[in-house]
Amino acid sequence: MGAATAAFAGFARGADAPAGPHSLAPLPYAPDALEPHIDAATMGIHHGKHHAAYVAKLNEALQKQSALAGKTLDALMPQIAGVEDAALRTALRNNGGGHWNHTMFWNIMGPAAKAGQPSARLLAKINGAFGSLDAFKKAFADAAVKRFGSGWAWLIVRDGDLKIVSTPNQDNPLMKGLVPDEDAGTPLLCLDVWEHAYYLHYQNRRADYISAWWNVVNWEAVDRRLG
Ligand code: MN3
Repeated sequence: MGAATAAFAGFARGADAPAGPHSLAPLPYAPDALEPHIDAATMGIHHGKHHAAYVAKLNEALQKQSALAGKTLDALMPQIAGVEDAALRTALRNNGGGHWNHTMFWNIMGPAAKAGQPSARLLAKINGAFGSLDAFKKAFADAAVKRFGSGWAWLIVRDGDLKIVSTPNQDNPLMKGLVPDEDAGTPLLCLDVWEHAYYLHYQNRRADYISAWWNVVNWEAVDRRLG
């Protein structure tokens, strides 16, 4: 592979790039299924280029790392902090996180017509923690808007309670030892606020993207994550 080709290897997997252990699942719906709230071009690039690049770079990082390569993506997250090699740790944090976060993100969204409402048991927990669904949405949107630069907003379960947190870059609440202890927990809902998630359609208007995004939250999928 020439240098020019290598520079693009993250975006279109080269013939000599490792094919595993991780792979990019297809989107669980058509790229235009979330229109008009999230446009097809954004979805196509976000999944087919950005997410694909995280998977490719994660696989690259895991070459010759047989113990770590044998772990599931879920099992890998809390192990990253303990990786001694700093370059490997960073590669796993950014690209393993990128793969985990986007996989969840696609699956907690769906067509607006099927978005529905939080289940009774989830709504009861939301009301208990935040007062009302509207108050929860406002606090979640606030965390998402205020995340400086690139990152994510999360609704997590921590010690049985719901909590809103946000993480920079591709960190997530499963990365024990890398995220602040009070931000660690089990993710129920996530929102990507990297500019690549909204810039084509919303440009600098992150708040508009966030308010539109509520229309495509798949509450049934969020409820399933409660266990
Ligand atoms: Mn993204």
